[in-house]
Amino acid sequence: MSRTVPAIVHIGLGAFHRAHQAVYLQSYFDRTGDDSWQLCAANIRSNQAIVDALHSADHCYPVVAYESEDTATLTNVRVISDTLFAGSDKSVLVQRLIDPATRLVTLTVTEKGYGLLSNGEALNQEDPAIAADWQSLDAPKSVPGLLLTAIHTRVAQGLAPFTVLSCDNLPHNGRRIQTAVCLLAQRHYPELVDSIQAMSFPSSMVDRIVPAVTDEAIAKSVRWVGRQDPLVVVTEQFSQWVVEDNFGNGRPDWELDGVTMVDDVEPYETMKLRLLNGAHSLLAYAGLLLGHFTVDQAINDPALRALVLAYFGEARVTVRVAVDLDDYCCALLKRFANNSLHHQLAQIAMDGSQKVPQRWLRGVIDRRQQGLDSPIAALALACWMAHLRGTGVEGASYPINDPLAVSLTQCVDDEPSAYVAKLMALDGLVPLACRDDDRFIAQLVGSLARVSDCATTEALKKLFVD
Ligand code: CS2
Repeated sequence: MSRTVPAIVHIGLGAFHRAHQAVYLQSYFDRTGDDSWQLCAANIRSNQAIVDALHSADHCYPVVAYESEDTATLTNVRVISDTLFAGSDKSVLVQRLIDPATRLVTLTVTEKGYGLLSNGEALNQEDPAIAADWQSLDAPKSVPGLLLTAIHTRVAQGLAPFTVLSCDNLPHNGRRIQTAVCLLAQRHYPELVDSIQAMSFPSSMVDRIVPAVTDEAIAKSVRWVGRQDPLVVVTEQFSQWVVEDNFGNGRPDWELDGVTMVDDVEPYETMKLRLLNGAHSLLAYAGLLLGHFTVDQAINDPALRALVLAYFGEARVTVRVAVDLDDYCCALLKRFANNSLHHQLAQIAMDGSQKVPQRWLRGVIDRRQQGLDSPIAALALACWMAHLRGTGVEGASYPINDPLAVSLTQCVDDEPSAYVAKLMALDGLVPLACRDDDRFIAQLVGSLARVSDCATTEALKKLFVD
């Protein structure tokens, strides 16, 4: 493939991006031969190793998609034409963003990368990158800061705006990143707010289970790749991308490659966040408490399976989408049981403070509006709170990996109602409508007391099936 300046700049070069958006783009390229939509992919905080390794491999890598141990497909991805590590010095990335060739910026920067409180309405000033960019944009550090700096220069140079396509597991993800950029602009360049509001920030729902790559996964993939390749990404065969069709500066016609273009992503986002991701987080916290390590182990535990089924029953009444939810939930159970992936519960358990609100709590609010309690969501939240104590029911310990780890662990209290009260008082974590829901709070305190009283895994399992 020729090495023209890529039209797409991607921020967040992790395994997920390599197994999802890059694979759709490879399919687009294979079908059309059009190399104008190549990718420049950057990391801005961590994982310089993948940037360097891809560089040495001319940016080619294999993706192995497992249906089962004995059934997998191989895709060789070649659409990344450049990679960057913009660690302490991000100017090289800013140069890419202001290059006239850049038409589309895509993001997989995880929930915390948006730099917003969980209500999506205010910047999280406790995020060091946001706090620094709030003071000065001379050397932008956060994603909103980088985008704003580039937009400022592009406007000054009279360049066409790029589109910013969000690919993270957040509701209204496009609107969220637009809000974050606008909030920062109000501080530094208020005159730009109208232009930013007029730019395209489409939302998208992304779905593919992509575990972190391990040495074991690399070794196992030799059977499919034909060689030991440390750049391999392993994933499942299922893949879905639903994208809001709102691109101000063109896009690949990737609907022919399996991307679903829609006017409104929200119903799909809600379905995926509440059913798939909600069940994932439930399996992660409840599963770790029980001493499980992987998603397939957890879903094969009858108590956890029953809990997930009860959770589906509760959450699905908050999902309104033209999809058969029986089929969808059935397919999720099968996807979770895929034992070729070794998807670590600890990976899903990370960053709970950024995930729990949209996965569980928005559903609780929705159910309350329908006059319904949410006992399973209360139990799920209780499992997260028990998880934050850092030990499983029978004593196994694990680290708490969360940007709010310090504040969260300060809330931990042996007394359930005190613990719940402290958690509810944390700024911007639990939506107001949940905090004000006395019945939910009472159920949460009760669930936390019951979970905390379980001294054995058998007792906890019993609680999950009762
Ligand atoms: C997972 C997701 O780590 C997590 O929180 O729930 O990464 C999940 O695997 C993907 O959203 C699946 O599309």
